[in-house]
Amino acid sequence: MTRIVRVGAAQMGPIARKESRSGVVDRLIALMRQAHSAGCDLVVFPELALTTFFPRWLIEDPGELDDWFEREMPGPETKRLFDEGRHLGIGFYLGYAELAREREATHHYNTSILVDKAGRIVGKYRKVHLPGTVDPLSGDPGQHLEKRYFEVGNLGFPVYRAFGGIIGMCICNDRRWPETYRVMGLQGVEMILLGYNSPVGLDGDPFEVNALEPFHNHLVMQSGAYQNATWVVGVAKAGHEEGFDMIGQSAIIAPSGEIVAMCRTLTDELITHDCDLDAGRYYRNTIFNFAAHRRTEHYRLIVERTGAEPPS
Ligand code: CDV
Repeated sequence: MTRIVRVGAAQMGPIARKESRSGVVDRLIALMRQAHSAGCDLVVFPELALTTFFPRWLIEDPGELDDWFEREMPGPETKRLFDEGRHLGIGFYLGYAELAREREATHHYNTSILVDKAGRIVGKYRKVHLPGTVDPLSGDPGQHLEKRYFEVGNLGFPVYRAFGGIIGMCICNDRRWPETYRVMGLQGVEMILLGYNSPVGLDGDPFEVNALEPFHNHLVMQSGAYQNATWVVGVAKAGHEEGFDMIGQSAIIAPSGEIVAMCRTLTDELITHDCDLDAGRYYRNTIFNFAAHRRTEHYRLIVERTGAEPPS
């Protein structure tokens, strides 16, 4: 029996600061309907898909900051998206800023959820690799204050049995770290869903060559896919948002590492592909047969001999 999941990668163009949640949900629903018309089982939206990328600004009023977060999911504005998904019989991945009540305290996370065709949340992930700074960098118009606004995710990198396969999630900067893919690869992941917001040429860092940013975007997702024999669906918030350029290039990547579909615009755009969840089996049984070829004992010896800390 073939296990085909038809996936839609629903890239979003810029979201303005003043755009209402309800207006954004209208856009998400339009993309979801398009995905349904294309026969998709599952549609993937970007990181922080309900708002503009607010960590670019210093927001000092806690009440104002919390307005960018969702207190419940589904909430008053997002319920329509869940209802539409259930009505159409299509699942989705959604990234959003989560205000969680845990251990009798309030917590802030950069979160994604996996929702099945019946509108039930079947998986949750909280971003682990938070880029940027706690304190604003002086003189920089475009800040990246994720370390200030979010706590490091406390759920690890779980995988979920859903859509007839083993599905994992991560968010934006996570895609640049091999550990993200490998921790899920060790759990047999067959498809990794990830949303991103990647500003281009923000930091003026002499070590970051802006011309290579599009290359690095695909490099990390393609190598993560190949080395772990998994599909990767990477979905951007793209275009010129509040004065800053966000990279696009949303892509569906096969376990071979090949890009099988890619967005061509920096606007709301849907791409689709029939993903065979068994396509990774060949790599999992040969070159990346972990049980046969991984040498964990040697990795430990190498770390002990050379020291675990990277050189400063
Ligand atoms: N939202 C992100 O995590 N963005 C980072 C940028 C800041 C480097 C990224 O890795 O794309």
